[in-house]
Amino acid sequence: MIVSVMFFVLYPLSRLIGRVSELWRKAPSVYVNGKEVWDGGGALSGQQQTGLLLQWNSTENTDPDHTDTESPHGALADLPHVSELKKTPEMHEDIHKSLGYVSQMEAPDHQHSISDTNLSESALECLEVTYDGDPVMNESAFPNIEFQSHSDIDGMPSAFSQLDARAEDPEVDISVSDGLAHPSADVFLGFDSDAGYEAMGSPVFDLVALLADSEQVRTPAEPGVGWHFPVGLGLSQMRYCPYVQFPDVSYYPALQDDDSIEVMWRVWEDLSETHTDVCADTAAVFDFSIMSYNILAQDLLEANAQLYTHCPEEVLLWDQRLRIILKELQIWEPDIICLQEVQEDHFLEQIYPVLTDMGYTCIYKRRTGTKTDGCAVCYHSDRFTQLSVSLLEFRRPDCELLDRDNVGIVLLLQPTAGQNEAFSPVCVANTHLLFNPGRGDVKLAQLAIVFAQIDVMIKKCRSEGRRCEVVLCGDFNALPNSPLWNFISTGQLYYHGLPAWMVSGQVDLSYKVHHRRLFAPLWPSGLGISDGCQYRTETQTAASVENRQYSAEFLCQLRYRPAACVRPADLELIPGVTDKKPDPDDMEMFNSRFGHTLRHTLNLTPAYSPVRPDAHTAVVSTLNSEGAAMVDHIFYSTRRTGSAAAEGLKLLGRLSLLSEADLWSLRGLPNETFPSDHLSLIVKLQLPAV
Ligand code: KL2
Repeated sequence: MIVSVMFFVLYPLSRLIGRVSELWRKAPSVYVNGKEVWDGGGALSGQQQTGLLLQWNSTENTDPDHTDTESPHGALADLPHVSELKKTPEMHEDIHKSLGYVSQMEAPDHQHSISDTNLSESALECLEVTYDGDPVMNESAFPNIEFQSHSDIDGMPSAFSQLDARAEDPEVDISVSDGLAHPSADVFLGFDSDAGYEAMGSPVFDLVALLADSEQVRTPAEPGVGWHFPVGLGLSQMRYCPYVQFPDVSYYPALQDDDSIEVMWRVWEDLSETHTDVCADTAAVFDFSIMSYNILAQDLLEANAQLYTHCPEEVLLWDQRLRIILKELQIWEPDIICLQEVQEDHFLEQIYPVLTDMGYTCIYKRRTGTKTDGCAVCYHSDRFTQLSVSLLEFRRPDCELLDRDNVGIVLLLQPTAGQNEAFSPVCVANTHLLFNPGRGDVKLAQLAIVFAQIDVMIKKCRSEGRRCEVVLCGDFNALPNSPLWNFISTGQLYYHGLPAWMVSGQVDLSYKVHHRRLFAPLWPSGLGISDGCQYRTETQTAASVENRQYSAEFLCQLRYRPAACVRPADLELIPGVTDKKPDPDDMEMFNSRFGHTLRHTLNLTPAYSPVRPDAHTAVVSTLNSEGAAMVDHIFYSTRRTGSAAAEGLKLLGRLSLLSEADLWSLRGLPNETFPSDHLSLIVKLQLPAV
């Protein structure tokens, strides 16, 4: 009896008192991309947060250009117009379901939602879920209490033009003007789902999951006003719960020591300041943006359903995914779009017409065999003209190694800016290499075909006395710092004896007894591609066999051949004499000059780093039930060190990636915000005038 009294009466009472005392303690602060966006409230937080809420509300759209306009883009015209939602009172309850992109120049408008929502009931539901200790919030717990920032994508030509506008407009305060310390970067990408618009559940992308046990308890400072903080990508949504009438007592302990919560969202990283020599003279440079995006073919999604068991059914529906994909393309409107896993029928019937309406010219290459997806490259016709195009099939009937159905596209594009071809052509290559983690040998051969074709384009330019810059995009199914990635980045790969599974870094198959290893020749000479990843000409082939000359220096280097480095078993061991190992520098020279080395001379630099600037967190570009990795990359050509030739491309900015933990906090991929199991990569590059 006494025990029961203590348990059912005294313990809850002590928890209750404890919570009241929490009002005088500082609650966890919330940091987004390293900047505090919410200070956690505190003793008099009701007052503070009311101030925050009011400032947020009172900040009007500062950009008069962002008014409602008709959609210029055909099939997108049927997307729900936020402007309409704003105007039509009866649709306010759907307001959270509309587009959730926000730029720093816009302020969200969520006043309607406050008044139209049954706050207390919703909040109690919300808190019940929280106090149940369920780390993932129940979707239905927030029927209509999200606040959503809005912008009409049709009134916004592209995110990049916004960036430019902002850069030119010193008046626009992009940091803390609306009372919320936004992340320092310039533009956020945050979508909300349209699924809700089609009567599906309200998406819940939120810090609440992270805060699930933090037991935010507030006393009502003003009736009808509650605590809130921005959530979701780009902080484009507002999570709102009214101050609490104490919830049911929880037996779960409060979050005790954690006084800050770090959240990272996708932001635009402006890198122009890292270059001391970025040219501001718009006539002397050509800036362009390029996206690489594996949009997850629906057929592959259905064929590999085990990879998406974590997903609610609705986020896997093609119609919904398509809608968000198109929005993403329209919001960023990159000058060049490189897509992978584009299902042919979806491309022809749904994607191509929209992109054409938007002013793109598209090239599509379907995978060979029975595969229904392929790669597409689309470029803005008013920014580039096409000089040459090559559609690549990696399957070669006469080559056992190249028996897979992957493809690529290599394009030569002439920037239209300036007069008399003031800018060098840009060679754009897009590919989706073989997935099979065990077959690095196949991946390298496929990559060699891409490089050989890029080399064809470069030679075409050279024959006209022109230089050519290169951007290589795609899903390489290889991780950063893997041998394949290093090969692209450094131009060299010593492959002799390398296990094939090691090439892409996707898996560790070292436990296996038998390893397929790489030995020369990597591919049959019939492919006509050298170890330098160039097509051999007739004369080169003949010369290489018949006219070999060996210098004394060359012959000396043979002492570092692997066979020469093995001490015969019967050779007496004399320390410092017969156990001598080659100097690593000599080995390096040997490796780079002689066999077993794959080379290319494109001087490519990766645009994305595998870690965040803080160097502590790895980022990923794809995630499914079986894991996450960064397999999508964009490489661009830069000036060779010590070369007096033209400068090459400069990286001006990129759309940041997220960590695996970030993505799981959004319930993995695909989700209501990101419609594929990959994230898009977007970079902005600068091409100098010749
Ligand atoms: O990793 V990918 O997903 O770049 O997003 O590329 C391939 C895989 C794509 C085309 O072949 O289909 C996916 N396990 C996991 N993913 C697979 C598998 C598999 N066995 N087969 C194909 N894919």
